[in-house]
Amino acid sequence: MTEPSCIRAAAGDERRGAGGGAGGGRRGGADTAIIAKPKAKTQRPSLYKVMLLNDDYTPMEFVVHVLERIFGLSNAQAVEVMLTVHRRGLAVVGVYSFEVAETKVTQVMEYARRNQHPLQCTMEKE
Ligand code: TYC
Repeated sequence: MTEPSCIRAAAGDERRGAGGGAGGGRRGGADTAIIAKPKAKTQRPSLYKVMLLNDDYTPMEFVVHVLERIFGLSNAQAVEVMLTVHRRGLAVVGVYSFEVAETKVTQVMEYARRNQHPLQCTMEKE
């Protein structure tokens, strides 16, 4: 009852071999395995910024609608983000895992294309 089980994985009779030589010590003998405990390494998934780009043709109301419908923004938030894009050229709309970001970009591009607007949406690793 003196050694933790993680050190002595396979303990035979340690008195074998007249107490000396490779198989004889208290630890590390031929029938004793030393097992390194694996470090628990959990990594956070990378996050991606989804950005909306300005253009001269997409109607403001359409952009507001996209922000409400696809990104779940309130009307006030959507107007604010749309105006930021309009004035500064682009804005980060949200930050998501790769799969969610990719889906949002596809949804925006598809919806804009179907409505014949040149609205562009991209993603970038944070
Ligand atoms: N600049 C556009 C206009 O004046 C409006 C607009 C805003 C377009 C944001 C795209 O991502 C955009 N009609």
